[in-house]
Amino acid sequence: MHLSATSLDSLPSAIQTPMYDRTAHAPGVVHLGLGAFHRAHQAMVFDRLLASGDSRWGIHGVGMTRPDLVNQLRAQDGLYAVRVADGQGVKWQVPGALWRTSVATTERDAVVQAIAAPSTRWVTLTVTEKGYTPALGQLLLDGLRLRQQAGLSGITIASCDNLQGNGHKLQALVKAAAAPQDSEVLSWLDAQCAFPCSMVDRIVPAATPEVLDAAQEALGVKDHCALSTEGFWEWVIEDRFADPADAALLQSAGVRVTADVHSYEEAKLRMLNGSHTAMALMGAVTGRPFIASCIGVPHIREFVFRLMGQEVAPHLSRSDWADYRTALIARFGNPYLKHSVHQIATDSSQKIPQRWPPSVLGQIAQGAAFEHHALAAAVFVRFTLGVDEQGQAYALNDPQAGSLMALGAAQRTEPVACVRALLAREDLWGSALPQDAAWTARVTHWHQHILQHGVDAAIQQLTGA
Ligand code: CS2
Repeated sequence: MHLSATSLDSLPSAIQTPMYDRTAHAPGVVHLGLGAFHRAHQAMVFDRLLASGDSRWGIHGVGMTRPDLVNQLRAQDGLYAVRVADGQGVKWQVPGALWRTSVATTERDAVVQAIAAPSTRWVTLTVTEKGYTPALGQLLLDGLRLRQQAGLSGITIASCDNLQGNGHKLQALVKAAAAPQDSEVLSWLDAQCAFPCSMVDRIVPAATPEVLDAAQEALGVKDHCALSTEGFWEWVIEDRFADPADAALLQSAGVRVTADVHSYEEAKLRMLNGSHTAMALMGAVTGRPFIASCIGVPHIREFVFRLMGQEVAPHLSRSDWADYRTALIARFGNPYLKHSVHQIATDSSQKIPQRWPPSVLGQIAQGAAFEHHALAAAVFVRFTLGVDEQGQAYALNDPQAGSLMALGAAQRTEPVACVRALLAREDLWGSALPQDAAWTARVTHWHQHILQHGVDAAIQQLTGA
């Protein structure tokens, strides 16, 4: 027996399950990107709103890349268990907000129709950094055009990916998909739709067999889609909605609605995600499998502490960064989250631009040191070799894998040339950093140290830990 609408009643009573009707209403939200993150973050916020009696927050979830996952969720009637676990305790919950599912690649028309459905009030997106393609803009525009032609109201379209100014980027992408003859839909978009920026935060690793086993133990039935996450979650969204009344509703469910998302976005991208990428690459090269195994090493912990305090914090508009840092280090160490370093190292070429260069440029502008970022960049160069320090090969899972590996291949024999070639990539570092001789010199320095003595020795040398 597996988890489904019919087995819900047989679950142990300690497990929180949806008590509301999941079939009587049409979904009000279309979500693109049905990965683990959405299912343990927004879907749980919408579950709370549904539980409060507001039936407009059911989700039509769209799998962008994984038909297998959509099929498994369908077989379970959109139900899955989430283990929420940290130092505060462990509890299981089954959120019920996922009502319908589609696969973007094979059921594109169903997705367009869902966006255009009269009941739809929101579209939310977690399609990852590399998902912001012209095809995405076209998909959204096709649905929105149908709404406009049918005389329906505008909607809120909220990007929830780890990109600075994500709402602006998404709006620009949708508008870029429009042809000159689309002027009517464009003015309708401007007048009736809203593209708020938002910052979302919750650590939700891809499920492991251990989590699926624990789910079966806790539920008494099989759950192929179970997830594990931490208690902490945050969603900060710009106060810009097609229906202004949504602000108060979201607030009632614990969402922070504000005019200033920017300061939250930049702190999160550079402190949390910036440290994540550094640790993920260190873990991949040294052979440590999880973020918790990295932060548990005193010199890596010290590195992350200093990276955030010395090189990231001075350029943030958020002033409570010291508390944020303390909280982050505790979150990274959560023993329940088996957060694979290779999962986070995935798509590094798409992640680094938001996560590191703004802090390095800030330090350069103030004449301050950027040694921690230079060391992290050197680890990234070492990472492109595709083999760890124990000689274990690993795959680079990145749209740029081929070109990165080609540039980094000869780094043992031609280290200086390889570092230069990888640091010249404006798609990773932006236009200013590749011109900075001191940056290149320091990355080259740390890269040589890493090749000669290893990543751990380099970190120890820098931190004195
Ligand atoms: C991680 C994020 O995979 C990654 O790149 O840095 O998914 C991170 O866990 C989330 O942004 C936390 O909110």
